[in-house]
Amino acid sequence: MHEPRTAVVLGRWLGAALLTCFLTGLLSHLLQQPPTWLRDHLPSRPVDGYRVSQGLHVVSGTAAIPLLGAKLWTVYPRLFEWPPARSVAHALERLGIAVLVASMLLEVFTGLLNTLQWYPWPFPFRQTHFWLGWLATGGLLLHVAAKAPLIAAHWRRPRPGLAQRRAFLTAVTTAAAAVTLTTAGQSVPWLRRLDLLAPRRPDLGPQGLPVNRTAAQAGTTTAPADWRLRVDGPRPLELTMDQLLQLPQYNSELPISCVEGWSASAHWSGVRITELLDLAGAPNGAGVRVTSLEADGPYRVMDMPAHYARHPLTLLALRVNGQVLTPDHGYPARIIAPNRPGVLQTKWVSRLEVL
Ligand SMILES: Nc1nc2c(c(=O)[nH]1)N[C@H]1C(S)=C(S)[C@@H](COP(=O)(O)O)O[C@H]1N2
Ligand SMILES: [Mo]
Repeated sequence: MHEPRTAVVLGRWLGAALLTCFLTGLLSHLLQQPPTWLRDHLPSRPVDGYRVSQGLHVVSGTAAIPLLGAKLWTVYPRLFEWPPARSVAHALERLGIAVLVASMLLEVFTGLLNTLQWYPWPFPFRQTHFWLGWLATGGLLLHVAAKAPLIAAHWRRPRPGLAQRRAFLTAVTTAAAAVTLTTAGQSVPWLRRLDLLAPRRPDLGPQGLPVNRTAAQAGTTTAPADWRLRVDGPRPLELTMDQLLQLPQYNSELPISCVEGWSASAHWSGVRITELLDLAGAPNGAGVRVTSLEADGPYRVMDMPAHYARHPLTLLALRVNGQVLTPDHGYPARIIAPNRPGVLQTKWVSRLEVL
């Protein structure tokens, strides 16, 4: 079972999972923090695209864990080969493998802990996860290139096949399928009933959906009694809750899709951002900066490019699932917009600023 054929079969599955994970991860980073040249070209459709892509990211990353374990087990006798280097080329290849294994293990480990909202390390998660992803993918490409002849030689099943190897591969794929099926329900509605191992149940929480950062954690349990929405632009204005409620109210059915892997759809209602921008005299192509009541926190200020802000589904939501927002979901007002990561669905909004 430590033969190249086993490594090739596992490598194909693992490669597919990692490629999916890498591409959806890149997409997530671009949506969350786009480079300037891309900012105005991000898609607002399909409206729950991020739910699918980030769901796939966490599903493929989770499936990669048992596959990676099995792959490492298959090749481990070679990892402890002696002497460590027979030639310069051999030394370089082994160095590449060391980087690949280390970055891959750290990548899935940080990713898994992130889905549990647990950050027991001193470095920033997002940047580390991003650069490790490039490192691991680069290492993987070099590895595949170095092993191409061996991979080609063992691509087809030998005849007769090995019953023992088949049993091992069946066990590994069963394990990968099991962790996938018991966690995917946090983003895939029809797998919800199997959602045994996922850290979140998307239907549990106040008003029928989970909360990431609570109002208590953000220090916004009670909004100031004189709360007003400030809209800064060519014609600045301030609106009380009563005035906001007198503006036309619209409904959106949109998910919160958290980067940590859970998604939950809800019925939102409130005022269209595009109408607020018009009231403030914003030019058509202007984006908007949204600021929260929260005193600090990485998601206190959020920039929204114009085409999201002008999208008819983008709301300053005042109600969710038929009720006034609870403090945990962003009372007095929050942002809800299509095809954006949950971190950008700013809660406890106090100010809009035309950019
Ligand atoms: N002001 C503010 N808004 C925020 C956050 C935050 O920390 N501060 N967290 C975001 C994250 S990470 C997610 S996933 C969503 C979750 O929304 P919910 O708690 O209403 O489900 O809110 C977002 N809005
Ligand atoms: Mo999130």
